[in-house]
Amino acid sequence: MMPTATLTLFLIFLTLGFHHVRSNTLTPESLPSSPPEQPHRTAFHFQPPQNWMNDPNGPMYYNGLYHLFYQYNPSGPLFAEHMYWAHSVSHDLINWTPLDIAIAPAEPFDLISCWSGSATILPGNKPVMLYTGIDSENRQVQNLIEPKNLSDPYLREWVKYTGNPVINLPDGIQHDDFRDPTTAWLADDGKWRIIVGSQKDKKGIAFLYQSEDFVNWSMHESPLHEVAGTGIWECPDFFPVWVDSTNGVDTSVMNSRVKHVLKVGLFDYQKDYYMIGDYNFVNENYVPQNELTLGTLRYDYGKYYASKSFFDPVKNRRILLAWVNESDSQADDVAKGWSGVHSFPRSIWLDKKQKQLVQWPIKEIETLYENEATVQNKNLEDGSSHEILGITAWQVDVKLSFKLNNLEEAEKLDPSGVDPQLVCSEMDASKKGKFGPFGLLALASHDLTEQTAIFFRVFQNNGRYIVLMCSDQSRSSTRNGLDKTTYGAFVDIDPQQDEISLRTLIDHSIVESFGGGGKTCITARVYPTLAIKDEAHLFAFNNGTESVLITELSAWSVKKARINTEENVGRASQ
Ligand code: DQQ
Repeated sequence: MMPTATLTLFLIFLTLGFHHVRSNTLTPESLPSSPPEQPHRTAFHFQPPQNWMNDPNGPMYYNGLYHLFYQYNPSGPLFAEHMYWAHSVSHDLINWTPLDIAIAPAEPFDLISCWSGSATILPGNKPVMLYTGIDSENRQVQNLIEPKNLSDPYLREWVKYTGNPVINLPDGIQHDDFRDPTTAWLADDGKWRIIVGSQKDKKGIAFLYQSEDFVNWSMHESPLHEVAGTGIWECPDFFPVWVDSTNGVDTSVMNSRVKHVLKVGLFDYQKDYYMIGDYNFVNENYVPQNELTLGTLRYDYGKYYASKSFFDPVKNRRILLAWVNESDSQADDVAKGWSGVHSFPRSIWLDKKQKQLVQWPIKEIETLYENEATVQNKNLEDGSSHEILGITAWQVDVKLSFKLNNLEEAEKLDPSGVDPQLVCSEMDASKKGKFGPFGLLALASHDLTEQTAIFFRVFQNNGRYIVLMCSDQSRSSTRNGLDKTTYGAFVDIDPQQDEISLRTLIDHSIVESFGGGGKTCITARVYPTLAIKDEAHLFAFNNGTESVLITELSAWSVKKARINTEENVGRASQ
């Protein structure tokens, strides 16, 4: 419940509205049409028809539709000085209709660029956005916008508050070190809170701001959190998770049944790290149970950045989206005419042990399923593989589980101080071990010249088992000049108790893998030249000396989704 004083302020605020400044708009007609079919454009991952895209901005559910805004350069396939917020809507988070550009650089407070930000649904079901403007003096400031017409189901037009910026660059902070306001949360004292990412002398900072009316913001005396040596924090996200349920929690919920996640993007590393902790709004104290260090928890141990989550009230879940950059060169992007995709939407919740988050592709993917292939109780001996037939291997969702016997035979590895990514690249998919490598060969050519290997190795150390998950891109393409870094991370499961599960979404040039039921996620971008269309194959494989049993395997061809197509432009205007 909102205290009366706050409610009154809100009513005044809602009645008066903001002083409006019109944004520049591009019409759907001026959005470029789809380029000719290219093998590396995706079929069910979000991307615009062409040009550069990066961070998801202001995702939200409002009156029957999901809205997704994103960083967009309407003029070309590379990041640009002037960035815009493009806008799409969806009924199911799968098929998306493109709308006009929502925010364009135009006013003194965002003349140079409109950078990332977040949505908040105010009481009375009124969405607003805070975003970073780069102003005419090249300073990063925080601005407020609202929909022009709340009865437009698409919320096509957005207007800028004339009193912008609502938050100025703090004293002592460099002009380009202050950005990416979060979704706001409201505490029982009637004050909204947001954090904004920053740094000072390489100390990453989440500045905390409070407001009673969403217009006047004041900085709290101490940041919500800060960690020396981590560089600027981009796109912070701060949200509660239930300690005892996989459901999502709305952002303002604070009680003893929740813990709070603080996620920050480390610009210097282009990776999203998170902490889980306890938050007390009375003294604005956030105490993470795991401090941020480079070896700690990440949403995804591959290519996955600038993520943002939102609460979906319809399905009572928290959804996570992220930008997945290209692994090819800028010259390649110019030739393709586009760059960047978004990860497939994931549900996110706290694991039972309360030490990490779990992520899983949203169930709506099933609406795209076509034919299914299944395998049960298939033993894979040393050096064997099993081709998964009857599906389209370059557009597929595949799940499988491995059971291991004779675990006492596992090789030894002391994981302390070990960099799992390094182990994965030194012991790539071609290096025989005892338990492992076993897993999937995705986007493989028939002779395996090209393959992206997602695999496990199991080790033992002092009576404990250690599961390593790797995504090896070293043979993903015959092309040179690509970033083929191998990724890796440990999976917190006990193979004595649990089977080792892997789920992988394969979509032309993106391979998103979920190990241990979503405890460890690795996303890769790959550009096969041979393993495309019908020439792409999918195998389960075992290259370890110990045999492994596939207890269950299911794979589904995934149909092309209608994402920002011309067909959907028409639908929006009906
Ligand atoms: N991308 C935006 C910034 C943000 C960065 C600019 C993260 O607001 O910090 O496009 O990728």
